Amino acid sequence: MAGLLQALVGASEKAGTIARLCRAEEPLFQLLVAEKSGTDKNRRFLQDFKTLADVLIQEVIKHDLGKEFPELQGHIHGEESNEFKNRQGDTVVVRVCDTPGDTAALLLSVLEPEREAAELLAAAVHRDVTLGDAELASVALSIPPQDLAIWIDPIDSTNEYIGGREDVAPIDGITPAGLCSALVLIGAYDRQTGCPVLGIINEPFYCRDPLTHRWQGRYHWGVAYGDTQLSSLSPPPPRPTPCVVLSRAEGGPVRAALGPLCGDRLCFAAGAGYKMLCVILGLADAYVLSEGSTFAWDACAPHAILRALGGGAVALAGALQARRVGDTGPPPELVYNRPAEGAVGAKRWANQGGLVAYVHPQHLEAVLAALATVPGL
Ligand code: 2IP
Ligand code: CA
Ligand code: CA
Repeated sequence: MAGLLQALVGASEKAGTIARLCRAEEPLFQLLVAEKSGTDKNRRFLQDFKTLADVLIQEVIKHDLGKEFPELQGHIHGEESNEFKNRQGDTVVVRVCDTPGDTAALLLSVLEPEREAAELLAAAVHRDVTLGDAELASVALSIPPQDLAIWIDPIDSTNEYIGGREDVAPIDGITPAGLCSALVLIGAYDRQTGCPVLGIINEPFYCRDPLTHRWQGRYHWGVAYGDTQLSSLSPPPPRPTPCVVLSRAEGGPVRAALGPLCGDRLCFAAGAGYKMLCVILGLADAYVLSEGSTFAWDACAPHAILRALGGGAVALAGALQARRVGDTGPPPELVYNRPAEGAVGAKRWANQGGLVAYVHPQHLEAVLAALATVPGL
């Protein structure tokens, strides 16, 4: 049996394949983009189809991992609920069945009358993935699966996934929006401590094959467990003048405080996962978010890779508070096993108070020092 890391990468590859399939196959693509016309009821159904892609990908990952590692069953969580309302208003529980035929029949109960779409999806769900990755195959870890739990974001940056823009030009290596910011994120954390341990970021739309014109993906992984720090990537070199990447929704005071630190070169990009990936790849030195608009499933996988590279993701409000009271210890990192008190629904798993993702501690320090003066943070 392959190890857990290899299984997580395999699951992310299958997820990436399904994400590509929904855009590549005409019957599925039509459902994905057909939203603009039609009745309200139809619009709602098409809106739901997008959620179906998300839900299905999450269920596939859950199914494949749970089958290979029974110890993980009941500990694999994700952004989506697997309950789905079909056009008749009935609730359908989306899951992977024993055979492609049964899965297709279940999907058809949601997608009726789109039989071809249901069959295409079911075939992809049941297809085995083989990884031709010698480096990954040679990694041997002894992390007991019964100590871990999983967070999945089946598609991060859904809006960009649906919008599907392919022609967004990168600025200094960072693509501000478009299909390439749609990512599959799978992170494993320690059930007891809530610390991220293993992370996979899969980029299903990394580039187009020049010959076939088909999308090609790539993936990155990282392990931070005890003394083990391993990654498919090497830590990027620090830039003398840091580059900070932000959400376009980030407010004026934060932009103003960080501007001078970056020589007034702030970068903007869509997708929480993509912004963390920019830090991992060294395209940016930090990602700052001042609000609780990301969730455990957005941050867990990239956070594990950042830790594997010697960095991390700190809870911004907590880190600033610790500074204010003169605490000189390491700032608090995000944890993944603790729901926010008093919150309901997805909010329970919001990274409240924002975050800073970084690789080099000097950049974290510089960012926190700059933000310490922002009123209200
Ligand atoms: C979203 C997505 C958004 C991001 C938001 C996430 O996840 O990554 O792009 O906002 O924080 O929760 P922004 O792009 O402003 O950073 P999803 O697409 O999975 O809902
Ligand atoms: Ca997300
Ligand atoms: Ca998502």
